[in-house]
Amino acid sequence: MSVEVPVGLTDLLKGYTLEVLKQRPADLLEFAVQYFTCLREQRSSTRSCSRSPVTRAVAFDQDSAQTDSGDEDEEEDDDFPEDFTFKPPPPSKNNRRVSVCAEAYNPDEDEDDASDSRVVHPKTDQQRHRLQEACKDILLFKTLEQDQFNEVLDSMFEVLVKPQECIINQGDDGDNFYVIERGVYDIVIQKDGVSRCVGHYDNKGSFGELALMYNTPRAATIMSTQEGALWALDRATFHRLIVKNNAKKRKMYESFIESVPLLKSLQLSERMKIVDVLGMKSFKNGDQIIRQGDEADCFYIVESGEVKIMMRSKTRAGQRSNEEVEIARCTRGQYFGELALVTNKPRAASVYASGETRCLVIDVQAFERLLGSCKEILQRNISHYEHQLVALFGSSDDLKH
Ligand code: 1OR
Ligand code: 1OR
Repeated sequence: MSVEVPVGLTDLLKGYTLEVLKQRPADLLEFAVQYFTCLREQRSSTRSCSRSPVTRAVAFDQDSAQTDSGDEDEEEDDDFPEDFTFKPPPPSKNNRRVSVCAEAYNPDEDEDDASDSRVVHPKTDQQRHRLQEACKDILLFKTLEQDQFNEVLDSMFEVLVKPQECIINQGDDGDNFYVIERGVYDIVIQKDGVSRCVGHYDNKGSFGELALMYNTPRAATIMSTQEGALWALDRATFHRLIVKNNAKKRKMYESFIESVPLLKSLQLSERMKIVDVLGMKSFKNGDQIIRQGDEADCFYIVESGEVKIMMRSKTRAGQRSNEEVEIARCTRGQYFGELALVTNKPRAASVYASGETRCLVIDVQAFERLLGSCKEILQRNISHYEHQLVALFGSSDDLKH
């Protein structure tokens, strides 16, 4: 016996199911009433009014409906308004979603401020310890007050990952921000129909902040290459704590960032995007900031104080000598740690704080994404190193690729 599926039913149920998966309401029936009421209201009004923004989930649904059923879609669209946007009911406590738009986020307009929107995911002592370890070097958390940081930790939940799992899909709406506890994750970007792996995260770091900060679709696909573990922070908490804090950060660092010679060629909005993702680290006199030979994962700008750059040269036999020679100093507004990122080689020298020092820190992915247009200046300065190196040690092998 064959049963005919009424036209429009599949889309209707798919749309509802997607919203349930995204918003995870506590009461499915109540949510269904709100969803379908909203859909009915919008269907009657959209027949006479212009297009409103389309949620990406619904847009995706329509794409697949088009592939599945070809010309019949037009008939189906009659029942499922093409431009339907589901406005979620007033603040649910968990995982509340906002509709997607490309404009920059304005924290002054944020309604996620209600202190009762706090989400706590209970953890064992052992989980809390692992979470704290994973988060201790996350740059986005570095400028939070202690109680805000504790709130972030309370809100995070563990996500176990299988090999070849797609954690984030380019083009999707942003749901969570992720901190890596373990595992290797490829960063894949699709452009002009071609997918390219542009980098990876190796057992540390974080991803998924861009869609949440700027209300944009996911800018890349993040795929696990092995079994791993992540800690996720939901969108609402990310907004309430991290994005709010970014507004403060912009005010704090705006004038300093504008005075950094390297960044002069960037537009103001590009400089502000750097501020959004940077972290601040303080060092005491003598602290080692970079160790020669280590793998590189970030870039530094001195905000206050001074750093000493020291190098172990190679002996005639090609061995590294143990003695370090001071080769340069950097003060306010100057940068270091770019060389390994640009040449893709280990750190060429060690860097120590000379007195109390504060540095702004940018991770390698943000460096690639935001400082691309400064690469020419960086390269030019690197070629100066080469000349100095030859003068100092008689060889520039350390800069060879
Ligand atoms: P998202 O919320 O957009 C995908 O979801 C995440 O991938 C993104 O946040 C970043 O956290 C992360 N360009 C864009 N996003 C990137 C990149 C990247 N790398 C990591 N993500 N680029 C690669 C830099 C190595 C720039 C390529 C031109
Ligand atoms: P990095 O990522 O290799 C160490 O980590 C940093 O020290 C390096 O990036 C540069 O920012 C800095 N002259 C001035 N600064 C240097 C030099 C240098 N080498 C490394 N850094 N050199 C000229 C010496 C007379 C040596 C070039 C190898």
